[in-house]
Amino acid sequence: MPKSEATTPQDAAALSEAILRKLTYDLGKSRAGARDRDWFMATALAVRDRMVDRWLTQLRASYETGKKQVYYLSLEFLIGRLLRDCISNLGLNQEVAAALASLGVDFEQVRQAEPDAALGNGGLGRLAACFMESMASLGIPAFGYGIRYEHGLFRQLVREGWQREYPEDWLTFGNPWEYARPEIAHDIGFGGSVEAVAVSELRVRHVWHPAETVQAVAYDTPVVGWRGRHVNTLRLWSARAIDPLKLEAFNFGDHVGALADRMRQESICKVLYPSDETPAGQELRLRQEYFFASAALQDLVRRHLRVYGDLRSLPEKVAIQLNDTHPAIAIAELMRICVDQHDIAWDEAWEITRGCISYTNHTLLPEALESWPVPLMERLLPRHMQIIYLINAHHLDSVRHAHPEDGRLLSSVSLIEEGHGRRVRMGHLAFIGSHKVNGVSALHSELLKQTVFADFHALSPGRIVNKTNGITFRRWLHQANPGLTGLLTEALGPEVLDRPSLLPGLVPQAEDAGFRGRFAAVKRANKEALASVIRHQLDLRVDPGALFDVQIKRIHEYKRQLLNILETVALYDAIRAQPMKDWVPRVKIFAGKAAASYHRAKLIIKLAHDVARVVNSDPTLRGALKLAFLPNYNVSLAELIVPAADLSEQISTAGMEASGTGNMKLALNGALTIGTLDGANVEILEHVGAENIHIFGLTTEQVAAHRAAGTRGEAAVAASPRLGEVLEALESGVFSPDEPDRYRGLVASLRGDDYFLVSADFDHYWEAQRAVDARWRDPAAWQRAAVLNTAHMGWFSSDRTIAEYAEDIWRVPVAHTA
Ligand code: B1H
Repeated sequence: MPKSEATTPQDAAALSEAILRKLTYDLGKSRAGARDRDWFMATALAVRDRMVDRWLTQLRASYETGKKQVYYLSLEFLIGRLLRDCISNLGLNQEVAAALASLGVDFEQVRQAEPDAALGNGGLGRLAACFMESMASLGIPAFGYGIRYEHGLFRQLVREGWQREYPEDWLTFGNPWEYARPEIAHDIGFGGSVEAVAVSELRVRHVWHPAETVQAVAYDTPVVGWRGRHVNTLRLWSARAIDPLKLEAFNFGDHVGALADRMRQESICKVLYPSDETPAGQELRLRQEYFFASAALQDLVRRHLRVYGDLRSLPEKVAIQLNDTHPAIAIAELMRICVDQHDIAWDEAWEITRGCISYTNHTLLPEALESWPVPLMERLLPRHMQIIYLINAHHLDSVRHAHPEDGRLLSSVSLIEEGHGRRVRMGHLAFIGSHKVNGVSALHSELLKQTVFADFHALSPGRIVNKTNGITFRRWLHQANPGLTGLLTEALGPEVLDRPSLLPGLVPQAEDAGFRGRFAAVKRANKEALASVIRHQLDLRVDPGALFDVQIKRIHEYKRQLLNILETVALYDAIRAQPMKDWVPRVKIFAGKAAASYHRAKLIIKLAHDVARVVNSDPTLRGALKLAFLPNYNVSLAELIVPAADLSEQISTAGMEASGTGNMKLALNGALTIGTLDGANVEILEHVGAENIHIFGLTTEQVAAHRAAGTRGEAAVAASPRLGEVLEALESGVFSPDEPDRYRGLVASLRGDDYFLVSADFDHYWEAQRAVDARWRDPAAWQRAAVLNTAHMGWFSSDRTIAEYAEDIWRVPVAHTA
């Protein structure tokens, strides 16, 4: 646990008194009647009090001193639990532990009583949460803007191997971290018509008359940075139907109808779309996007005008980051605010808009690039559609001017896709409405230039920049792995908590058997904790001495959990063929959710369970192989698994994983990576060195060539008797005797077009895994590499990432250096 400033008994006493007061007067509970949940609420409220003064003072100060504000717009914030985060960043670890102990309450149980706030799908949402923490830690004045979903990502249950989705209710017992701000509300319009009013002979003014209006109401959560130095705000919007009494009056006599309307309007923030890389494409989703983008812009414009009185200074004082295209409608909204509401001339409004806005792209997958049908846009956002047409007209004019008669180029860069039904391309809108566009790893940013934005890159070289993702070390090292953190502070001094750049000081320690032993002991303790959870949750015993081989992430074909399962089956076959050989004992650990409508992904979960049933109950293996699929993967489960991993599976088809951030969490905690040259794996390789990572598989170029040549999976299967045997077993129903044909379709695609190159990469992967085995057999070599992974991962701190955004994109100073 990071050391806080020396604790005095008075601090702990004051805190325990504060907790008791909250329990009694805020929750109305007696000590005797209090449950863990009540203690959690009381503790959180007492801890929250310690942030408020600083929060309010800093908010005021940042306006008074005219500092530039960063606004991070994201449809997802995957924050997880906050208690330990706040306590640790405030340096209150020991006080809180002592205070609760004096009340006879177990801190760990209190901590576990906090619901895991899952307002996001995966990496993109978690990145937004890490960035919020880093901005606060670096003292960058910032607001996060998003939606206060009543129900976050579904809870995953697995029944007979099949995923089932259940609603998630994080707000049921109240949320102690947030402040409701019913007085901070903005009207959000939908539908209706646009009136063109002649203001003079030369000028028309457009007035949008929405058919319906919903209010966005603010809920603020303070986000405290490391050492409590700075506190920012995460402002999440909730939908409120306009005064229900008025509504009833509108629907005079139709009370039920009025309430149904109200329900419909408030449904906007009911639930997070569990889509992950496949946009949902429903009208409600577009409503969500506009709802929060408009609320955010109205909010920041109002704040700016209050202080500066004029929108022309917006780019000087405001940086707006779009987290993917989900908030891209903000570009049209800001134009509407400038032109329609503040009478700013079009060209100047465009300068202002582009001066403020920048956009992060997180994926190249064509199916994930958002576009909205023109008729839907016209119906839901008629004025924005007009503005988008105008933006497009100006944009195409300038392209035409520079490249006359290049029809291909014009249709390629147009905001409107003219194919099967006209659609608005949100990525194109985000590109031209931004002064900077960034990818999330070096490889991904290069591929952006070469593929989806190639034409744009040629037109505006320099607009695309790279900002390799990072993770906050406070959560993913200090809090998740107190054992390792203690060892690091012992070895490198407590400054390492503030300066990850000191981590390379471990390099000489990697040669010290004593240090390696302590490092291994920490890992062992973390593995024991995980083994105990596996035993309780799955009724499965695993040996903490075995190699813990971990793949934790959303289930997606491109992430290739299937490749890992096929290797598991091949290993199973090999062990059964020679049971007496000295096998490296392995536990394959999986966790991850599949999008509810993604059948293939759900089938892959089922396969993992089918294989687990066979493997885990086969006595001939003598424990050499186990498979554990832990249900309901979320931030809290990641915090348990990451510190316990020996091997990190990052095996996506090259060119398809934009960055990955789990790869960083695992390597930082001393897991070795087995991975492809994809996303940020490439940079992890550069930092940890080729000797300390297991890279395999086709490269991005080879993948492209493979696909272009139309090479089928059969070719790889024919060349690999091992893979052939595995596929035959799956096809013949060895793992699914109750439904022998269950995996026929899956295997057919592996023999067929093998789009994700699972068959093509199988043998390489197998070989890489055997190299992993060989290293494991030499514990000193393994531990040495594990230490060197931790030693070289400092660069992947999200403080570094945010400092780069601050300098190159937002142009804001960093108050506290990492
Ligand atoms: C990432 C998404 C995503 N990329 C659409 N794209 C969504 C796309 O609900 N939707 O419609 C939701 C999410 N998420 C991930 O972003 C990448 O796959 C990771 O490689 C990357 O590390 C992460 C953060 O940049």
